Amino acid sequence: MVAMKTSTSRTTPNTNSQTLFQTATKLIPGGVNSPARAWRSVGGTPLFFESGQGSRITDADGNSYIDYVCSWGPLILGHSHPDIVQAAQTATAKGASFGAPTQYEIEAAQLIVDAVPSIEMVRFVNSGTEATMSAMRLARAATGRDMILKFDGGYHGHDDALLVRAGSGLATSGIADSAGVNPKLAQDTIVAPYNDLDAIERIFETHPERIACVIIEPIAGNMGVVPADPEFLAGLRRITSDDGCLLIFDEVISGFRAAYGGAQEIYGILPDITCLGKIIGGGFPVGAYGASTELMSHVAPLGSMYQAGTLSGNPVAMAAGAETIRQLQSPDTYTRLSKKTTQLANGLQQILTESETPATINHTTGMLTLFFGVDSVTDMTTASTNNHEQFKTFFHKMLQNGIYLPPSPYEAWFISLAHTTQDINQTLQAARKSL
Ligand code: HOZ
Repeated sequence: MVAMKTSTSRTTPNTNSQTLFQTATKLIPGGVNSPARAWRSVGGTPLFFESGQGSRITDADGNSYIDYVCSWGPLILGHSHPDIVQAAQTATAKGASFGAPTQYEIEAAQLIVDAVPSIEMVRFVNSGTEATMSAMRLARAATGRDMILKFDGGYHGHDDALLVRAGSGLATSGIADSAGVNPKLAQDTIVAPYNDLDAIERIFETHPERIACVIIEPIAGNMGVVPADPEFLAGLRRITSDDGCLLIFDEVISGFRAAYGGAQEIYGILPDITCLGKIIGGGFPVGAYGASTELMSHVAPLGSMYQAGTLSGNPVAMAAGAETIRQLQSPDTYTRLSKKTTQLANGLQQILTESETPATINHTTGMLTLFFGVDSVTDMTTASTNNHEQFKTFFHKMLQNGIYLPPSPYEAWFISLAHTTQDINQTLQAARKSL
């Protein structure tokens, strides 16, 4: 059992984080290796972290926080789970990388094939970006078509063709679309509003048999948490099948989180290709794309769609990921995670109501977003009417009270199995004070 500290507070100023950040900004663009970490959307100096244990993290100045970032999703078991640490240490001691197959890859692949309803074969890569980029290439290879359709606010990594109206990372930085994207690639990308089936019907009427794939987060996590409407997702499945267009579910966030078999298990709707990442690496860099054996036979060396990587299927990531998945197999895992999430969401809702704060909370198992100043959020248009200033103030007050939230109003808060009832009560107390 992981020893848990029972209190969190910000007892010392963040002097060390400030010094580290100043040095980092001279060496790394913006001082960070991923823009959301720079806190541009909430202001202030990003905290540097030293360690994490269970639901708690400790910054470079020794302050402890209850963590709702959880490495942006991978840490469903919490920080430094002893069995994951052990799995990674054992694999590392045997050899960190071979650039040749190891048994760990088979174990991880078998677990994924058994868990995810639509996957018969899986290829491991090193990030979610690589997974979606490769899935798209596979769709183009299999259909012989060029166009792709994505959704406004859907983030699928930073591949050129997908970096169009891509939700949180860009919205947080105040950037509409990235500079440097090859316009020739982006011009084959159609963007549709999320949860709007009429729009999809019109697009397919305009471009019949021309779109290679539709890529969607069935539970969006990068415009804040926005679950797809079941009828919308069913309609999307029907329209794409009728047209011969492939449907890609980006389950990098929802995979093994919303349910063991991902969002596709919850909705009972099977995509043609699934992208995974985060949880399946147990906190180490990973991504994967999987599909039917027939579709995956287009991938080299079986077929002519080339995709490769020196560290793909890295044994340390495979060992940590496989152990994480095994830990999730206990029968009450998702009931417990769902209960924790609901406890947090309902508690926050009650506080918002009592304090007469206009806001809405979207949640699904293991993730939630609190949108200030909005009645309901169903797409990027409604998400972007949230009150940024209110979130900014709330973020810093929560931080003062020992709660580390994602530093952007467009992100999901991640709840892990290590978050205890006491953690959630403490979070609610902090929210009550902050509001
Ligand atoms: N992909 C995250 C934004 N939705 C940011 C990840 C990170 O900064 O680590």
